[in-house]
Amino acid sequence: MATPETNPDPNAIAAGFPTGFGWGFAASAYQIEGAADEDGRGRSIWDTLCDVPGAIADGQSGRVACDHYHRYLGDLALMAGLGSRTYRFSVAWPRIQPDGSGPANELGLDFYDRLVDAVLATGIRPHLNLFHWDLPQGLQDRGGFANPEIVGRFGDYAALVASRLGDRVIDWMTFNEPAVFAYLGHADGIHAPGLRDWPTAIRVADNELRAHAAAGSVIRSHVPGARIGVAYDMNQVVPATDAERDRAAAAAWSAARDAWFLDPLFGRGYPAAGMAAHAAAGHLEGVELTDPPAGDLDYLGLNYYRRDPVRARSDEPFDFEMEGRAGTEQTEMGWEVAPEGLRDVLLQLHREYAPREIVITENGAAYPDRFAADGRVHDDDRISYLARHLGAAAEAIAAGVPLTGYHAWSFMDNFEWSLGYTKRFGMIHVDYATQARTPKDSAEWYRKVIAAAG
Ligand code: IFM
Repeated sequence: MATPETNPDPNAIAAGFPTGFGWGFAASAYQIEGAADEDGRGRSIWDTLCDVPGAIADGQSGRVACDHYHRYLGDLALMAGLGSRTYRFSVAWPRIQPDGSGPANELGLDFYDRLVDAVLATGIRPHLNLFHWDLPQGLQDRGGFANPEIVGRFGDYAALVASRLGDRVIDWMTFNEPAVFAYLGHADGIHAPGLRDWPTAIRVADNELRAHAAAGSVIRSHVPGARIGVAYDMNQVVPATDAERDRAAAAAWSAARDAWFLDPLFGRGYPAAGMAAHAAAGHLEGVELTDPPAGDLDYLGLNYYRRDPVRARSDEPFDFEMEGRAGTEQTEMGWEVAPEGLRDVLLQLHREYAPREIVITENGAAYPDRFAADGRVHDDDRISYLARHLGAAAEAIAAGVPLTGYHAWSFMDNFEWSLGYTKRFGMIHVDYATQARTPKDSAEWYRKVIAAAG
């Protein structure tokens, strides 16, 4: 198949999507809410990591972020003005259970109650994600996701949220990017809780899969007709060169990462190739694994951003790097831009796992946005990125993939984890000193795409 062309004409883009397609935006609690000490919110593992000198660019944190906790009405009005039909947001567990267990903090639930009402009042459909990495510190102190008791705790938390919001929210997501949480947070140490121990990361992954299954039943018991999904991030993994060692490293990484989560989610248990790769690298030392129960999935969420070129550093298992290659088009994150990879990943998921539906739960790009002399942000590079990825998504639909929605990442600039506020992914520019919101050109372009789609 050819690479999707760049044709940012909104009408041309919209023509590739069916009427009723779920156009929208995604964001997450810790990245935008701020109000870290308000209304009884407890500490999360990200508050803790942000206090570690050197952990976050410029020593920043999500303490204030976009102050969305106080400004959500204005933000939703802006979102509605762009014609968004869906809004994917996450609930901060430490607002609901400050220490991670026990009865609900009513003030925390009240915030999401108001938020959901406001989302619905603007005519937008809420997509609620239960976990976007901000684990209550109190639970981390008991081992966090490495402790099997987390499965029951997550179910309790899901029950509190579902019983309060389930009369209005139909679309649920259990986890955002479980592989990133497990591996970057517990093996690479660059995300909270900042651990570097592979056997712990494997235990965390296992408990996430079990917690997903458990929470699915809990949500269904509170929300008849709920649609349950998970936002899984899968990029296009390729060998950096044709060298045999790069090809072997890329295959091992795919098996030990994406198949490691997706095979169990679709009821196949852990993949043999992933097991071999993790075992060879010593990641399973002291870990006893049995296959987790199949995930309960009405739809599979896909977060897609880039091509990951895998370059082996040696013949040792898991000794490789994945960096954008010189001479390739890259975003400000150093990520290789690969719209055709989105199409191919969608086709691969459809072919290998046949989910009932796929929703793109994140896609977007960071660029060094600047205000021009006319007071606007002309982010043509973002428009080009989005247009090409939407073109690729339309190709996948034409090829039979049951793709039903697209959530752009992100609505507004926000806290980009260990990179602090140095990277801007939003279609709305945020001035963090004044909290002024300014729609970038991409926002107006996206509005036209949604309007043209009808
Ligand atoms: O900002 C993150 C988001 O929290 C999870 N997916 C990737 C985004 C960009 O890095």
